[in-house]
Amino acid sequence: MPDIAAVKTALADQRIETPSWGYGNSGTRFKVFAQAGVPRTPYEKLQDAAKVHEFTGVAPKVSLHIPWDQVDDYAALGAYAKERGLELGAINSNTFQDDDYKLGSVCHPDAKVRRKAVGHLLRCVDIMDETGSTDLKFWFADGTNYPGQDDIVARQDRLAEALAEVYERLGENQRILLEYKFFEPAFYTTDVPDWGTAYAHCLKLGSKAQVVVDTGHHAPGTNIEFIVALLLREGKLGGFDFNSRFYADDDLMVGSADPFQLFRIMHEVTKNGGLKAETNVAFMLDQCHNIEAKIPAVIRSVMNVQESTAKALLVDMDRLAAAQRDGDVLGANEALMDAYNTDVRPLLRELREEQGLAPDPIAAYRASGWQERIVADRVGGDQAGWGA
Ligand code: PSV
Ligand code: MN
Repeated sequence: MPDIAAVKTALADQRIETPSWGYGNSGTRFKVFAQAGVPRTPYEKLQDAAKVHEFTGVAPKVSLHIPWDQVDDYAALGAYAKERGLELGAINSNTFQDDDYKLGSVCHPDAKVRRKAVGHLLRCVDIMDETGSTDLKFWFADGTNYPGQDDIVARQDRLAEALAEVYERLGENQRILLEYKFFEPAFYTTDVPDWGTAYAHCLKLGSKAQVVVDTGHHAPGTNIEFIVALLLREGKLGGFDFNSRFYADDDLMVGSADPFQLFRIMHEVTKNGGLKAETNVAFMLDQCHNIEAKIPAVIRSVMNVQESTAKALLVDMDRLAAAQRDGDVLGANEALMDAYNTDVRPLLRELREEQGLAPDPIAAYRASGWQERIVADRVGGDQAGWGA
């Protein structure tokens, strides 16, 4: 049987990084619904992130997206974060919103555009030096829409060249996290469509390049936990962009569409050493809250990751291993399902109380008056939104 004290320690030690863009307005290509009280600046995004950390106790890191979170003084932004008990987390590059990038960024056929894109990526490393961030997350929207539009292999060569240049620039404690996505915005070929492509590039680059698994970036039916297990085995799982999907890259709250899938992923993580500090897996959210209240949605997402982790930690590994050894198919499956079907909410409430936190973070947030305060205070100015 799992040792409950050890389970609690692992849960208390887990860190879940929240995305600055999750606090801003977002929507679909059809409509962005603005919400009252949404941050106008990266500083205000950090204020909201601090509330998530205050009530959950496990979310001190905030990912930034450049240039959405561009500021004049990143050291000052870092200091502002620190005053609120936060740290600046992964720096996400953005080479997908300029007109120049119509045919791609680092894979573009024109060397001038590639240079501009690499210049941005290098600038992101400068920003990491200023913020103390260790993770540089790349998602490339590069690809083609039509057969024959460009040379598939030449595009891979351009990608490799760009990645190598940035890799060379990394500091000792900095790493590249390379994200893949099977389609969108390109529809015929995508230059980093799957874990295999990301892995091949990371392997060539070296130990400071690892793969990021965005849970929304797979074809329906893909066995994501297999990918996670394999990458962990190879020492190439850098982290997660957690979210949830029904159809495509829906960016819904993690664990909402398929909590069982999240459990299966977390089982592979816990079983294969992914929670250990030295494995350095970044548990990041990459979500947009289009129709739901944003701060409680981020809190809910953090809690969903915690609940899946708790269930995964409750798997009786001795019982599971014995059943697997004996070829007891039903027994092994039952060992896993018993953990999944455990209601872990009382355990997490107890843990929070032991840590001096309110047992129900969402209720505590609602009672805090923060939402009313930001709605009253954040009037005027331009609300931050996806792309701003
Ligand atoms: C792309 O769909 C993605 O998952 C990448 O991580 C981006 O940086 C992020 O979404 C921003 O919305
Ligand atoms: Mn992502």
